[in-house]
Amino acid sequence: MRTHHPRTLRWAGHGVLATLVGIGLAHLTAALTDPAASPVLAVGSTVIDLTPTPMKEWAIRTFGSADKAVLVGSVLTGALALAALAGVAARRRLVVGAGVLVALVGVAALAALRRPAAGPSDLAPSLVAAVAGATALCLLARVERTRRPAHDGDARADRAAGADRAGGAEGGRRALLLTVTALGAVAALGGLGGRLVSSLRARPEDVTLPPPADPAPALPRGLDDQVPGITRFRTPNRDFYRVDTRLDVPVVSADDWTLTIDGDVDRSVTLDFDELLALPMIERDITLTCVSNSVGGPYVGGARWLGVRLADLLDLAGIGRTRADQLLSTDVAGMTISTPLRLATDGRDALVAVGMNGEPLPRAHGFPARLVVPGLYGFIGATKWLRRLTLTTYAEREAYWTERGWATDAPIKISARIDTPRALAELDAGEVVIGGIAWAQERGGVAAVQVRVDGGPWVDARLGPDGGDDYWRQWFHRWTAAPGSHRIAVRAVAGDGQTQTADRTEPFPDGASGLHELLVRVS
Ligand SMILES: Nc1nc2c(c(=O)[nH]1)N[C@H]1C(S)=C(S)[C@@H](COP(=O)(O)O)O[C@H]1N2
Ligand SMILES: [Mo]
Repeated sequence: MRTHHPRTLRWAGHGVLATLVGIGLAHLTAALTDPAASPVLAVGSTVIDLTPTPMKEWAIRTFGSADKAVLVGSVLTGALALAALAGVAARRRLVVGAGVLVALVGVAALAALRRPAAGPSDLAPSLVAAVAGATALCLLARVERTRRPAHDGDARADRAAGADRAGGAEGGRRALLLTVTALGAVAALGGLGGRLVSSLRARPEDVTLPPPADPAPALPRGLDDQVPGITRFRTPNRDFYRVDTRLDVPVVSADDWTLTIDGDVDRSVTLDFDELLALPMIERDITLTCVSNSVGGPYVGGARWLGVRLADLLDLAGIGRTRADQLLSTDVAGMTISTPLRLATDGRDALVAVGMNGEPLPRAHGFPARLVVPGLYGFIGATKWLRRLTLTTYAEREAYWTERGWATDAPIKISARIDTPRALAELDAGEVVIGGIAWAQERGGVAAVQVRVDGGPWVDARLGPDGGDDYWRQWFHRWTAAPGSHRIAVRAVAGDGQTQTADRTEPFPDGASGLHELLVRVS
């Protein structure tokens, strides 16, 4: 492609290539130490932490579960744009270009260091990025200068190049091509090598879980086979929604892991994984829900959890005399989540879970141990990669989302979702099965689900089998659809008598409310 400034463009390319070399090798270094310290991830995490809540909510709404990919892509694009500028600057003054690159890396280093559990070793990827990036840029600049010395007004280079001017142009082009190819390979190998090392390290660990002393009853067969398009009664682990502030998945070894219970307790207690597994295990079916889920949204899942009763663990530390009102949990990276102590200890089946659907927790869902508190949104009760439980007060300590204005007391709101038909579906007139799920944890479960078509009367739907009050419930309703456009709405009624409200609220600060409603066309 011909442009007016081919040389400027080429130098911009050099800046980008040098930066990719730095990022690639830094990614590999981070994979060998702490993957989260990789420059792009560290900057991305900082952006997540510093983004104002409304904007974060907008991003989740707009990009859904792709929000993290969008974020990493944006950070990378921003970095490469600056890298292109660095390249252009390097054409006139190499130090300026290299300086911009090093400044860019400085931002990544600061981002890596400001993470709660960061240590000095987290600087390693940034150092590697700075050295590798600057070296690559110098190499490219050297090849450029020997190739076109006259334009840079460098007398010495001029003389040196003068000798082989005749055959030099061809040789110079080849040298440049060779350098670019070699550096491209280094960048790609670094990046891919980093991915490979990370994924090898993130392989599931082989742990054997004990059987529950207090098992859950057999989960009834759901409506999965009867109602096409309905949410499965049990969510397979690989399909379970994932919501957290992490761009990578923390890799924790069960052998190195401990859980400490401290703060305003009679005695601090620290357990290792085997000691935790030696305690009596309970098994419960619990539906987890995210506060960021909009009405009808996807951030909800039902699983069978195996773990130790939170109450048993707190008893080990002794909380009879505590003045704490907050159970502050800290994850392995220093991220904090608050849970109202009153709710965590009111007799509900709160547990420190090690198993999910008959397997050890997947890494994405908190291996080796996480908190699960039925009836509370995940952001105040489902700490993954749990490391510490501290009895404290809201006045004394603020957790991650408390600092960002989210509620500290956020029971899951009653909600029903229509899975089938989909919004704006084109249906054939006649019998249509409307179906979905509903949940009302710690409110006596789902007592009824009602469907309304075109603003008519609320009609009871048929309920699927009961998986317990903390578990969701499938439902369906046979509807005889006449041609035309129709509006379908659903609402749930909880066992405690409360009916899902039609008043709409956004997820911030304590969960979305309103009815799931959709339009279909029948012909
Ligand atoms: N350590 C840690 N735990 C966390 C989070 C997090 O960002 N970090 N996110 C919470 C939120 S907001 C939710 S909804 C649940 C989601 O759990 P899941 O990803 O296993 O579905 O985890 C909770 N636990
Ligand atoms: Mo959440």
